[in-house]
Amino acid sequence: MNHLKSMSAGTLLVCLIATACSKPSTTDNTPLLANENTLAATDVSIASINSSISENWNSYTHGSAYTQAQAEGDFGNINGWNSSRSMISNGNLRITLLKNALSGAGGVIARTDISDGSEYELSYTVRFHSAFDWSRGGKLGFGFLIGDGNTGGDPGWDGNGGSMRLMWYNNGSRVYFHPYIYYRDQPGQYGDNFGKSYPSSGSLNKGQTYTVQMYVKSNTGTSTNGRAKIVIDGVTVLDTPIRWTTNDSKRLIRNLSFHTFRGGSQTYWQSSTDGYIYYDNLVVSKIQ
Ligand SMILES: [Ca+2]
Ligand SMILES: [Ca+2]
Repeated sequence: MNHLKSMSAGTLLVCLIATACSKPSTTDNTPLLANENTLAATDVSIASINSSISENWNSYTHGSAYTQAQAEGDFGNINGWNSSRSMISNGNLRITLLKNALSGAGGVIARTDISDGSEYELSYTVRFHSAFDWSRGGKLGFGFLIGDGNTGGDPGWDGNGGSMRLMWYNNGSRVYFHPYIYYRDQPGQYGDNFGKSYPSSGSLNKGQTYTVQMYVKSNTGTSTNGRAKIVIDGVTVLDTPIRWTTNDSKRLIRNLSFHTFRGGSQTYWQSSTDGYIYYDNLVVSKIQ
């Protein structure tokens, strides 16, 4: 997939009052995306930085776009939102994955600045439309970015960051969720799936609602005393000690990711049809 270059956010500061500046650290690693036209505008917003988020999209009108302003109201300081691919559908958030497109050009790659913490958990539900084309697979759902928040073929080997996300993947004989994790000790350039999948045999079903839970704990120093846990429909898919970073200045969980797109970078990850993925009942909680 595309290599997402880090971007220096500069020293832009947004001060709500003299004693409170909401701009995150300039060392935050922001994915620079060709289609991220809203970055400049959202970067100067005064949206809040939250330690908990809870959203069920029930208050919005069926069939309406879910706008940047609404996303800011619900998530706080979010960037990369794409309202043209976001719609409210019967109290769900529906994301469109455009045909013949990959990564941010066809989906949504958004990031929410959350209160930095060493321990977070989240849960949400996800459902593929009944006519969804699995293609090869892609990233989906909410996740966490630790330190520099490494993704996109930029491994966490320098000890400065990692990420925990979920993929759906079609290996040709079955379709499943698997972990997709960047961290200091990852074995390859791309995210590690730890050899885990859900379901462990058989395939995901279109039209079925799945409940995803994630838990992440930062490690300290060079110790492998962090934690990564993923539970789907009550089944523990992954629960492992992990060394996210080896730099204590980068050890904290800084951002909530919302990455929903096809890819991979090769064209066989594409689909010839638009696809829809539905999300609901998001709860994000800082534990410490
Ligand atoms: Ca709902
Ligand atoms: Ca943060």
